[in-house]
Amino acid sequence: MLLRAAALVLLIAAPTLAAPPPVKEAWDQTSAVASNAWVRAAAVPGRPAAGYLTIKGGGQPDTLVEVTAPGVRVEMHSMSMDGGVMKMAKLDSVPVPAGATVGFAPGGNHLMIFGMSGAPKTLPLTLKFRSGATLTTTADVRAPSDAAPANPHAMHGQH
Ligand SMILES: [Cu+2]
Repeated sequence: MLLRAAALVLLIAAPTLAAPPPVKEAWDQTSAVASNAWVRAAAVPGRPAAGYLTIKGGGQPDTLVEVTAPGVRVEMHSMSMDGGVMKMAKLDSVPVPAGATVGFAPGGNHLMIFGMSGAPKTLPLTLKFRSGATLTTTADVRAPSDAAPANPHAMHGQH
């Protein structure tokens, strides 16, 4: 504060003094971005729906700790093959490295959405990060039989 005041005085005292070039922002504040969110409704009523999206990390590494949507319960799940058996596990957090693309896609990490009733066309998602940052995005809800949407970030192994 004192320094700033001193600089201001200096500026007033010497108006012809060239201002120093702005210091390049050392702290990259670019925030993460969510895109391509969609939900595949459950084929069997009462079963959870699956949600997918792409997250592009911001300027600083962060960790996704929670996804919420109104009126439903959302869990983050991993999916892996174990001896020919597909296994899902609940994830408490998902790292989002700076600038990295983190996908929730069929066959891999996904959102499990419990208690979705009716046939909504869209589902608003809120992503909460450990830094305190939040992101909102709207997922298109697709019928169980619908094909996955064309996705520029399509994952390998998606058939
Ligand atoms: Cu799951």
